[in-house]
Amino acid sequence: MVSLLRSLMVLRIHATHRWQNASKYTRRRWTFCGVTGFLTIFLFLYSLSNYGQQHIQRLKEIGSSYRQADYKPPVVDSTNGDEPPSWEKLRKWELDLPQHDLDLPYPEGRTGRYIYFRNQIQYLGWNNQLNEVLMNTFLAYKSKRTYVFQDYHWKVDYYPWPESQVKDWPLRTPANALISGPSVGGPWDPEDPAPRSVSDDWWDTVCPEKERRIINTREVKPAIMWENGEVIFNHWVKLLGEATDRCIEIQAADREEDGFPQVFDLFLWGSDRILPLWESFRDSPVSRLLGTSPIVEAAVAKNEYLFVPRGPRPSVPAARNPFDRMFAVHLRRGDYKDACLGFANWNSTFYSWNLLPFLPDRFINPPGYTWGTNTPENVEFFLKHCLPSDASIVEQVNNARSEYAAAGKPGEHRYLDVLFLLTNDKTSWVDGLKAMFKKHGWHTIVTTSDLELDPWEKDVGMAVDMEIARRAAVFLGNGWSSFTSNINHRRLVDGKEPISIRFY
Ligand SMILES: Nc1nc2c(ncn2[C@@H]2O[C@H](COP(=O)(O)OP(=O)(O)O)[C@@H](O)[C@H]2O)c(=O)[nH]1
Ligand SMILES: *[C@@H]1O[C@H](CO)[C@@H](O)[C@H](O)[C@H]1NC(C)=O
Ligand SMILES: [Mg+2]
Repeated sequence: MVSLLRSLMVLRIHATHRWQNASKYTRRRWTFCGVTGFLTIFLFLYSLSNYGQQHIQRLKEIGSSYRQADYKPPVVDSTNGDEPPSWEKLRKWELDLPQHDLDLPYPEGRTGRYIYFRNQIQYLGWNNQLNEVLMNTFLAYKSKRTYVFQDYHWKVDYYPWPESQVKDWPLRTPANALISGPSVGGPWDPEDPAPRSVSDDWWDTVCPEKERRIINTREVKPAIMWENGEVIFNHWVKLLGEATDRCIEIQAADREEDGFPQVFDLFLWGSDRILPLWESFRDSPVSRLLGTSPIVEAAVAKNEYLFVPRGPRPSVPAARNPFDRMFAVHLRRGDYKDACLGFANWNSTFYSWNLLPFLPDRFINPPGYTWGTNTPENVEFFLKHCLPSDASIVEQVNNARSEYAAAGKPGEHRYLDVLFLLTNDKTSWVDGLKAMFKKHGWHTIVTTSDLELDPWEKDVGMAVDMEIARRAAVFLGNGWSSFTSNINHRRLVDGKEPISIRFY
């Protein structure tokens, strides 16, 4: 019950967050419709009047005199080409995937079995979607159905460009720009007969509306709402696997009924109920074959020279590969200034894979919490781990570096002298931190804003930072963050040691 109430509270925080975001967009749309409608009616009536007719005639004359004069169009490239990309070529590539072919034999083509999660989370952080994309793919795989992938739809606050530069709403990025692998249409293992994922555009062709069986989450979730992840997963596998319908679409229950109507929802990701799924998920082809997208790979390669060590020659043999000498630190700031207070006041645990009990820095929720609020000492304790001070960050990095070095085999030199500070902070705060690290003997320090990214790379900038942190020898992250958690997922699938995965 306590955990239920606690979860309800977490829901409220997240729901409010989401709702503010959604209503901002909705409000803009209604304002636009209202103003446009009013103007149209007004101009129509006006154009019928005598006065209006004269005015229109005058406008026509002005127009023709403009054409005659030496008229120059306004300068449009004032953004120096830094504009959101349209992803035209990648979209065409996705449309043309070879599995988008009705004539392919079973289990693909017109006789194949499909599952479309229309209830998948959108308009939230990329990583809140990513963990669900992967788990839904795993569910589709186990149910012997084709997974249908979708664009990522941005939460407006996280979009890398100001709203004034946006030409095309809603804000979205193709899935294949962000990741590669079976979740976005890539091949499975060579001997694996599983059907390749298709895009939601192709879903409309291969599963026309009249052939779809709709399952609303309200028909399924209540019975298993607070079960552990494995029970939830197996319940859905049975349902989707045994159903004879070729095309199944999962639809979301109303928000009043279920604040997060996903198959694997935020309540699950934000609790240790997710952990029983860890081993099977880690070893699944969905995790093993998850890849970095070509655009992200290219952005990392292009910027790798920044990480080539610049300090004095090490006194011990040190790796040639800069990533093997790198300590990456996720500095989750910006909206976390509020979010961390929320975590404290709702007694939130770490997020998802950050809760794995074999990782060295566990967060034990302190006693003393009461409904929706926490003691001042406890709030301070949460903030210490969620929004650490500069001095504390430097100290923890230096300690973790020593502990990592000490964990090496006899004769093994674990020499780390490259620091990558990845952050969503948009102020100059990180420059001060950089100076502190310099004083502590770090010679090569690179931050998110030092990376040079073209508009395509900028659109997937979070995935670029994640890829660098994935490859780093040691990674220190924020335990409440799904961004940190998904980096850790890949690090563990890569076989990186627990001592290289740290939290504040
Ligand atoms: N480039 C970059 N973006 C970040 C970083 N931290 C947060 N963000 C942005 O903020 C969003 C946070 O949402 P999400 O990915 O769901 O992670 P969470 O909110 O930390 O659980 C990310 O998707 C990015 O857009 C960072 O270190 N680097
Ligand atoms: C706070 O969270 C922890 C971890 O989930 C839990 O064990 C504890 O019971 C919670 N405290 C209260 C008072 O709900
Ligand atoms: Mg998030």
